[in-house]
Amino acid sequence: MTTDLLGQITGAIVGGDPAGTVAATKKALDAGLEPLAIIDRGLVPGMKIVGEKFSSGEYFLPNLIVSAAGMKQAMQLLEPELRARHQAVKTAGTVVIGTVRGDIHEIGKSLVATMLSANGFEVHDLGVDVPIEKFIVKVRDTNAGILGLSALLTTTMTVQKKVIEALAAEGLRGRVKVMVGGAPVTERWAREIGADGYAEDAVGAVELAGRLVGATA
Ligand code: B1M
Repeated sequence: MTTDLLGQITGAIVGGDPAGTVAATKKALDAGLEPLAIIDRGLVPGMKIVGEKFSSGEYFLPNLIVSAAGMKQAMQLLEPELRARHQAVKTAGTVVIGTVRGDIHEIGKSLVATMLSANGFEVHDLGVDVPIEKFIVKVRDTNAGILGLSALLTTTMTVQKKVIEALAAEGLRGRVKVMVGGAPVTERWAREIGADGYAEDAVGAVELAGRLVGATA
């Protein structure tokens, strides 16, 4: 039953059916499935398959767009549920987050932002295609303890490095921990560019943020 419902969600994502994705997500929620399970075992596997089909030339850009629209709409349904399940009592710390300049992939970054906020962090989400200077200004203005940089393209990963360099140039590097993530990003890359941590997914990002805040205390 559970596998069947999750399979329907994955199928609707892969089939480029936003209405079907939302309907299947709603069905899964009504059946009592956890929002995180719906994301990790229903929606994300679908997006992975879509990405593979795009890589192999079977799918084209419009396929990515329509599947992403389905995922976004389903996330709108799931976000309040995620928040309701993690009723945080105190602020765990302040996080500024965004997808770096030149990169408009928003779903994974928004999921990380939602999970952080659901776990008690005060999150300032700058959106996508964020100019380097905007990160700097926001870190300074909010006195954030953590800066999260998302990049989904090999070509934009390098901007994560540039943001870290800009923080140093502005004398802010010692004040803020930088975490990086996104499909092409690795632990090794994080070390290479001098980030303070890398997380593979949204749950890992919450754990990492908790550790980083502990490290600044
Ligand atoms: Co694009 N895209 N895309 N795309 N897209 C990828 C990333 C790609 C891998 C597809 C492929 O070829 N197989 C490929 C990148 C190749 C590369 O450079 N390595 C690619 C490409 C090439 C492109 C374009 C260049 C295509 C073109 O125009 N010819 C173009 C670039 C546009 C731009 O940014 N300038 C493009 C455009 C798009 C759409 C706009 C159509 C759409 C995005 C819509 C949107 O976000 N509103 C899109 C999509 C949907 C994808 C795939 C299929 C799915 C991404 C996604 O949403 N995944 C993607 C294939 C793939 O990743 N397998 C692909 C679901 C999401 C939950 O996962 O984003 O990985 P993800 O986030 C995860 C983790 O990565 C991590 O946690 C998240 C939650 O678990 N994480 C963090 C993310 N950020 C984090 C930050 C952290 C910590 C963890 O700390 C701060």
